[in-house]
Amino acid sequence: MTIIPKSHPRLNSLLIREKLVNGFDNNLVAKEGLLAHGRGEAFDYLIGEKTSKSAKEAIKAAAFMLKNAENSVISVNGNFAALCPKEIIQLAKNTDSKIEVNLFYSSEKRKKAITKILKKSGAKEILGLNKKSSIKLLGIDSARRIVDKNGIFSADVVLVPLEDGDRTIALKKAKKKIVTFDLNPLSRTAETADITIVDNVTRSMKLLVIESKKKLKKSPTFNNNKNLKIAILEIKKNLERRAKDA
Ligand code: PTJ
Repeated sequence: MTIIPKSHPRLNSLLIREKLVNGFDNNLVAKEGLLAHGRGEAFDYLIGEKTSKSAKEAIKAAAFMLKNAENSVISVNGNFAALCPKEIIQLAKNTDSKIEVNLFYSSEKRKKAITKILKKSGAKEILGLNKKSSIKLLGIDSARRIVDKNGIFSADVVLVPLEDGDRTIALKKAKKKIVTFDLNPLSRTAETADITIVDNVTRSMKLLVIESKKKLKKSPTFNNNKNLKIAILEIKKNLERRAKDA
């Protein structure tokens, strides 16, 4: 383990990186997951490593959508499991959502490691492990097409964090509502989802757990395209401010 000085100006970012590297060493995270994280880090730097106003709006809308779903499912991949195992369980409880492991770079070894950390964090039932209840979702070439009949396949709302665009498009074609976390507001996933939270999942999952405890009667007004435009403008403003200070 690397010793990170507590006074380091980018301590949080280094601690998150450490979680990913440990996750890789413990078979949770795919090699490609480390690359995906690097891409995320670059965008996090651009958004100023803090939760923006537009992300807070998206979090409110996501909490409402998950809580009011008939059959919501939280899809878990390696990066998500390594970064926020406790929050996944808390969110599932608060929103009465199922948890399903669904991997792009699928292997039994990784599924086992991910299940272990979710169980250690309090998960009771985890879908995506039983071949008998699996079924293929149309329009996806990767291992992600194998989903659980009682989970993603029959869900009306699916939370898909740190996602590849193809699956989001396929899930939308299957008439599901999609909530995602993506630090890149320009990604296909960000543009295809119904609600995109442009923030680091480590910050926004904590806020989503808090938000999902509240009793909201009315759906917040939310338009994903408009909100993404605001997220891009927030990055622009942040960069202009930095350029002025330079
Ligand atoms: O665990 P597996 O096998 O299912 O594989 C998962 C990865 C992440 C490797 C796979 O889904 C993948 O290749 O994803 P992409 O296409 O690289 O997309 C990941 C997106 O998540 C990128 O747009 C990143 O900017 C974004 N991202 C990375 N880290 C974070 C993030 N968004 C929010 N929070 C982060 N910490």
